[in-house]
Amino acid sequence: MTTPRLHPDTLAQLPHDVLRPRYARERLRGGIVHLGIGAFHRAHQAAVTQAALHADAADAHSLDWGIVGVSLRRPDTRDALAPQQGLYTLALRGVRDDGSRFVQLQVIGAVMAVLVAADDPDAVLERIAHEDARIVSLTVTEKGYCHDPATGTLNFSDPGIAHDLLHAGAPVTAIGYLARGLQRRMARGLPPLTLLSCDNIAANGDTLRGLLLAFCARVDGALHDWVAERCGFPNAMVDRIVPKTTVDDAARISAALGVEDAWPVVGEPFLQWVMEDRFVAGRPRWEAGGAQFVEHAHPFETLKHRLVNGSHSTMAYLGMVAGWATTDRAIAVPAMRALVAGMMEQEMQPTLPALPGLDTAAYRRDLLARFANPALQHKTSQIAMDGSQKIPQRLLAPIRERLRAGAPFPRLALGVAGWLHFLRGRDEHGAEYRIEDPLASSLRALLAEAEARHAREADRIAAIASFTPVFGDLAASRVFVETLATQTRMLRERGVLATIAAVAGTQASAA
Ligand code: CS2
Repeated sequence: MTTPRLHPDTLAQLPHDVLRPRYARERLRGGIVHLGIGAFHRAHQAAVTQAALHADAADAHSLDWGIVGVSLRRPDTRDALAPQQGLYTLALRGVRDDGSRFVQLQVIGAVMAVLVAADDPDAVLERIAHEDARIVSLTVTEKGYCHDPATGTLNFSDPGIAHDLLHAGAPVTAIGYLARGLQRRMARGLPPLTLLSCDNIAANGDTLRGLLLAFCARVDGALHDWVAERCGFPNAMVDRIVPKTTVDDAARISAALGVEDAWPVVGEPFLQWVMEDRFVAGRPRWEAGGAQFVEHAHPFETLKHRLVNGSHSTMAYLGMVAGWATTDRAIAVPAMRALVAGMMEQEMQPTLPALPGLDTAAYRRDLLARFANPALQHKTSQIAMDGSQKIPQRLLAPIRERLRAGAPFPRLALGVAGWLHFLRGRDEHGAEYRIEDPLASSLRALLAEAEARHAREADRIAAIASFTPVFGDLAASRVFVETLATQTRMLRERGVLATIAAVAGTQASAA
């Protein structure tokens, strides 16, 4: 007998402890259009939206906040969710204080439809230009903004942006979809929208606004002014670790449900979503699902990009070269744990803006436990992707502040050195891996040229640091170049484990 599929008709068969939608799904309207409906969105915003739908089930207007998900390119999410009428499972996996593991399953129903932009660009533009739409949110990853990560400005030589300036009816980038969708709204006299970036880029709302306005200015001055004056761009910080779902995850979750879910998502129990309350056309009561609304999200964002993501990238690059496949494996190495703990406390924390009421020692302690969560199997290769887009806000931004303060930054520099070491494409055991990065070919050429031209490590690093899209003006800092050169030389000569131990001030043991 074949296992039935997760579907509104099979919800009643699920084990009773599986949480499920309790609102009139068939009456949802598309108040939210979400660009980039990957696992990250489905594990946070959609789940928090469901909590708001539950909390306000008595209010008919709450049903205005259904989500129309958009995949820009790949059809896999749509193809898997269509037979399930948009339903999927969120599995939160954690560890209790006594060390035992738990999993909490919740079927999410907030996604009412999934569109694939590459198959039908017009349908996506029409959704943005639909009278029901009030928020367009985005998780399109750092590279999805087609910007120069060091400066936050739109990269007009990006082929996607160049294409979108010429093709109003069939864009390929998120920026193109937003601009062309808003252009239709303006032409139809519809109200403006809130554009909510949930990606890990610096000042994500402000940055998105700048990028979109730069694009609109080339399309039509009136559109530029309409977007600038009427649309809202709250800054937001989202934090939940969401590993890529594996075939094994789907099988285990389906077995627990007793019905087949082809496209579940897995995440940690922890969730923090902090955003500025600047929604020009209303919003769901996301606070019912734990979201926090603040005047300024910047301090939260800086905290998160540095402590969570900066530590992640450091573990990922050094871990990839050492052959540690997951973050829990990497953080189990005593020297790595000491390195990350020391980096957070001594080199990142002093660079943070004030966050009244936050117990930073507890935050750091909890974070180490989150990294160690063995139930997630969060791959270092997943975090290692797209380093050129991540390193600036995660590691180079705090380094700049350490430089300004005349303070040392050996651990942060080791994180960056780990990235350069990783870019060689081979781990310490000789295994090769692919570098996935939109700037991979430029980076490869840069490294090869630095290697061929310069014998001294500091000269090589000076040449690499002159790559401004990532490093900005940091090549001008002798202290930066020399510190980074010391760490790259040490990695090259002594290997990852001995280097981490030396920088963290611990013994080298891989236990
Ligand atoms: C990670 C993030 O893949 C990565 O680069 O650092 O996706 C991280 O897991 C999330 O930002 C956690 O909130």
